[in-house]
Amino acid sequence: PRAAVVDQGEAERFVRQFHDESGLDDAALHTRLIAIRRQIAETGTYRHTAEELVFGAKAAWRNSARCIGRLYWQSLRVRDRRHVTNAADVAAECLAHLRTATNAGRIRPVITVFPQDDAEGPPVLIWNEQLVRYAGYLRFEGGYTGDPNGFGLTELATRLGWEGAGGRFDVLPLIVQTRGNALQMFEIPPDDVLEVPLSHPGLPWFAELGLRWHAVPAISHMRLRIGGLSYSAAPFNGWYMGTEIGVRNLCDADRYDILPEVGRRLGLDTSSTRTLWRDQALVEVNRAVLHSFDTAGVTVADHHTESARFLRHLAREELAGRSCPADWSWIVPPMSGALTPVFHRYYDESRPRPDFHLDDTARL
Ligand code: HEM
Ligand code: NRG
Repeated sequence: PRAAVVDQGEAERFVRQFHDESGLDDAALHTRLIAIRRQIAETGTYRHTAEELVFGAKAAWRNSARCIGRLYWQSLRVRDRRHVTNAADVAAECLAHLRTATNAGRIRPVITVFPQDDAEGPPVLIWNEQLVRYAGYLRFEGGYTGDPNGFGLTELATRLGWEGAGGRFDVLPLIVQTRGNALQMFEIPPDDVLEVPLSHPGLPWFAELGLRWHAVPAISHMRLRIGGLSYSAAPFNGWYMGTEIGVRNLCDADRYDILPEVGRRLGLDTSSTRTLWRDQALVEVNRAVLHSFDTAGVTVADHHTESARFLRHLAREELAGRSCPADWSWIVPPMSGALTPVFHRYYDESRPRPDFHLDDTARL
């Protein structure tokens, strides 16, 4: 027998939960529990069945306390790629994930699950925080071009031989690590990255700013934890809520920081914060994001609709007899908070598993 690398109690709790929620009978549960105990005793760990993996991934989304988009958690498409261990194959599967998720603009929630961690750690690791991210370049003379959020990965990619074009929206390559191998880099073909050029429904000059954003937010640096097992490479995506792009990515002072230019173009009095020129410009940027995605036929949620959906989700979970973990500081949208119903209440602070976990030991 091998020393257990997996918490047997957590494994059993998960399998019981899966059987409870799936309405399977006690005999099946009993057989499965015995099989798991034997696998753990003999090998130190165990494997999920395909059905357990699907349920575990959906439950992890359902338990994502920071996610406002959980109403549709049951519709998650789970791509079981636990057999894929070669870096080029991992990259190819990430591209296939993007294509399935993008669906010509009608974004579908998808997760691709690569091999589980074992006693030696993760067999596969994706270094990008999202499958699609823009490069950030520090300039010699000071200042920067692109997304400051991409500085770390841009530097790493450059060390691996990548030559970024030096633009504001250069899609970074995938950087994949597999056991026993050096990091490998894979360019993402432009055809696999749907992007939306930003324009405004009433301000013709807005398009001249040359702004754009990618259609699919696909987080690739979080560890999926199910029943005591970890899947360190398990990229997932839903669709964007407009404010993620229009408030945080484009307007955070340490990101694209476009408010000063938009304020000037709008002819606002930027001499004092008390004129609320920033707030006014912020609304126009966010109108542009929603308008542009709509025009391009790409799924995007507005924060009012997504907030209302989240309250429906809470009500449904309550009916199902479950409490819904939620983190107020992440659920409340970063603009017009009190205009949305999610602002005006408290949430359950428990943090159940399965879940998605971000390790403190950052890859970069
Ligand atoms: C976080 C919306 C789908 C898991 C978030 C955030 C938003 C959001 C607005 C906060 C992001 C931030 O402030 O940076 C949505 C919408 C979806 C969706 C509109 C549409 C279907 C999903 C899916 C999963 C997921 C499919 C997993 C299967 C998470 C997790 C976080 C999160 C784990 C926290 C990320 C972190 O800690 O950095 N979501 N989401 N979401 N979402 Fe969702
Ligand atoms: N704010 C980040 C994305 C975080 C997750 N948001 C989602 N997830 N919508 C950004 O890129 O702006 N999702 O799985 O849909």
